[in-house]
Amino acid sequence: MSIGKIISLSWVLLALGLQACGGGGGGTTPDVPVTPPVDTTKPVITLNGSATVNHEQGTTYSDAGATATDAVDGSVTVTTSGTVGTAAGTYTLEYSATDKAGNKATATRTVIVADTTSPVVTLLVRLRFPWLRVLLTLKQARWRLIPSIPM
Ligand SMILES: [Ca+2]
Repeated sequence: MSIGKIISLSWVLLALGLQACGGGGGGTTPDVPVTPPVDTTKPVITLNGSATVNHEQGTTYSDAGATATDAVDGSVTVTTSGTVGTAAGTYTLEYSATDKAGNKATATRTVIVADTTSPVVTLLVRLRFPWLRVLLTLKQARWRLIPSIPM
């Protein structure tokens, strides 16, 4: 092999080497930093319990809450806003969850506060004869309510 062929072969090998490692200039696509795909999807909020809740007035309301999951971020914190009052009426609680990309999801729950429990009736019976107590109590309970009798 002549010295000229060795030099030519060296240049070919050098060019191939540069091309293999991304150098050598021209012809190939330039190196561009790879950016992850942009997250444009909102988290999904799942309510614990029903979207509409009937709540007995006069008792303490305890909300079951909600959870949120995002396709990219996984579990996302849920923030609850709104209150349920003690007066009869319809109240709305709003749940929101925002992923790291700023996509915000919301969900609502309607809470209907109403008094559906009958009052407790207490019969007051004035008895003069202890042996008649049971009989009178049963008859009074069936027939009518005595609001108040001073004892
Ligand atoms: Ca997302």
